[in-house]
Amino acid sequence: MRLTDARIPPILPDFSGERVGGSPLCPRDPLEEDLAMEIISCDLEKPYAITSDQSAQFRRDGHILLRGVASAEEIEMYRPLITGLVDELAGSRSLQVKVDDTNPLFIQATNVWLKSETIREFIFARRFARIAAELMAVRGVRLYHDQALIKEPGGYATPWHKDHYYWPLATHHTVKMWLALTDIQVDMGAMRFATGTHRSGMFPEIPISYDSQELFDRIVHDHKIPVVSYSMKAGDASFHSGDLLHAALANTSMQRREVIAIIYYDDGARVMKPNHEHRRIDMEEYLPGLTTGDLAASALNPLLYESDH
Ligand SMILES: O=C(O)CCC(=O)C(=O)O
Repeated sequence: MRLTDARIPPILPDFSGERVGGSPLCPRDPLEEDLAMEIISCDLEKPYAITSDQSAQFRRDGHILLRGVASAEEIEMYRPLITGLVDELAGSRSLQVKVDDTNPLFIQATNVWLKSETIREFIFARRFARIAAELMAVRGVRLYHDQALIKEPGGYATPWHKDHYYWPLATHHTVKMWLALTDIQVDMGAMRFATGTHRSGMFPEIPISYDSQELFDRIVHDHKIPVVSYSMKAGDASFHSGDLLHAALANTSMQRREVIAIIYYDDGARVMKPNHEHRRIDMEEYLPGLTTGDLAASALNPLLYESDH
């Protein structure tokens, strides 16, 4: 299916107050034509069981790999929509992310949920949001934004950085799900997680750059901090805290690495005073209309999961 901007709803629905996704949309009328699609999108509500050990592991290490978070059928259905959209957007403007304006790291398209109602079902999946909430042990989570992240063959390594440096969110309960849309061997640009660094004060607040790579690499090496990378199957997802130091390897393979990332934070978090330009830009883009001290709940930050208890 070709996706065009014509699929953008004419007026952005205001999701800021209510929980979205799921009921009353599911189950829908079984006589509807595209029943297979309906069934898959309804399945996105089904919980993925998180054990208390996994939740404790996430909070101790700052990251965790979960296998089979999305099914083969779901990947088969949503992957071409997401990558097709990115290819289309990449044709019309540059989505290349570079550091110091030099080497291409990856192609990035953010908030793809705004471009297609079908993709929105996937990004808003209650199953993913519930995992985020249970790992962080919070009652509900909102969407910060999504990111399609494509690392082409030859894509350079992504330097060490902490995501929360960019996010003007006054909470440590932030998490990024990094979901493989294809099988990802380590040489295709796998993530690198510096275990436990979400609780460490050793890393100065600096933006991603080749300087951050050099400085943080030295600290990781000197303090013998364990670094973990995973081989993934399509549908597997890693979750890492926004405060965790992480990087990604170069793609030295001949295959394209395709990922959709979704960022969540705890419902009730407030907007922090943007203390540098990067956070100010993020605030304008991902928390539109909000200012310091406001509840972080703009029209772009729907409540994607809230526990009944
Ligand atoms: O996908 C990558 O290469 C890096 C992604 C990353 O570090 C991030 O999304 O924070």
